[in-house]
Amino acid sequence: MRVILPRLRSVQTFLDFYSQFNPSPLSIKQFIDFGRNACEQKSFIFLRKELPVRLANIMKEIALLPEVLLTTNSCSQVSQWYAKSFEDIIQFEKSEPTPKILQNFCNTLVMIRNRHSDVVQTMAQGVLEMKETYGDSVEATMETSIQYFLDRLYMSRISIRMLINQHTMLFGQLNEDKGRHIGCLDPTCDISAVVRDAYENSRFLCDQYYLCSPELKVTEHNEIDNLLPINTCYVPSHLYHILFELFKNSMRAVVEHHDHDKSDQLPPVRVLISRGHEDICIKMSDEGGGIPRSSVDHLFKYMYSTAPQPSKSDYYTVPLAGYGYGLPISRLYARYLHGDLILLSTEGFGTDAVIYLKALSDEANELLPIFNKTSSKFYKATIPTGDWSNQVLRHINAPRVLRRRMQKQ
Ligand code: P4A
Repeated sequence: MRVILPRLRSVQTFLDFYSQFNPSPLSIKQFIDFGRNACEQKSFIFLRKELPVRLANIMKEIALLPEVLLTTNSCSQVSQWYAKSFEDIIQFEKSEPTPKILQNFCNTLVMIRNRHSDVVQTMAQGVLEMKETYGDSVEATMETSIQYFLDRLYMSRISIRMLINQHTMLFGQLNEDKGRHIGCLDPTCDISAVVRDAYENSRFLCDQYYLCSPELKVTEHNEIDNLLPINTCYVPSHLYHILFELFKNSMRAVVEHHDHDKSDQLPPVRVLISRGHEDICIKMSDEGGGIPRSSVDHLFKYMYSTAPQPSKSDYYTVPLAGYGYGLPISRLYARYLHGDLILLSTEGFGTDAVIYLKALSDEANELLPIFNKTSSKFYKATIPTGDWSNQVLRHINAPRVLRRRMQKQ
């Protein structure tokens, strides 16, 4: 202990120091400008401060998690990964940017990216462990803080991976010609091409499982300059991730809602891409029967979507089931650059999903969680007292938490 303690104490000091800074959000335009005049030293000097700041901000929030989640094995594993990566990067705090150090830094980033590749799965495991141990006594407030936390953890993770990817793709050894791409950004990302790509891969899974799949109909509308196909500066892999998730949902709903014997009559999935002054909208409409309005919000909840992972063999037989976190994470990808993802369902008929992207690359700033007094208050929040006359008689048999809330009123 005598050997370890001073080291731990100094990491804690660094953590306190770096968590005082707010993360600096970059715009797509800054990513592009920086990528075009790529200077490895500059990038190194920016990242050796910015990465510890982003890591420290989220690590402070991990520490405030409800104990029931924090003390699970999975959660402490994730927490240790963050601590290790934080330590790895602050080693470079005072280094001169020599070629050897720069090379070393690149390798460290790649190692960190690999270390954190299973964060989402491991946290899902942690939520399961918590559910198994505490079952129904996981209170509504706790569910709210876990939703709040996971959104912030995964958003922070998306942003950190973006920074790491840009640096390693621009300066790493595998610096092959990426054509027009700047790191993982495509300055003229053809949206309909990404739509078709995501459709084809989802259709492959759908055909494999259901032996049929709906057609795709794409329409584009460019109000601004009439140029088609509509393109924009974006991270194609993020857009692909969102669209693939939405196609899987739509296809599953359409096929399960219609008669299997008349598979040639499946209604198509329609995608409308529209460019306006402020937004680029991508609307996906299906006739899969829709879901009740009361269920729509649940599709974005981590706690609600966390069911035991399908086993490896199940995963291949139920390919459209996904991981369950598909929609909440897709919405984070959209929100990361100040876009959004919304679902509108018409129960009995079908579902519309709309992806909003910022049309202007200098408005597409990173949206980053900041650790401060407001965010820490959130974790100490008490059960909000309802001041509308809903949820009364329906909850005669409600869980303890709701009964308690009713008594207070
Ligand atoms: N109807 N509509 C949708 C679903 C159903 C739907 C659905 C039964 C529910 C859960 C699910 C997949 C599909 C849709 C498009 C969407 C989302 C839901 O983007 O047609 O798996 C989680």
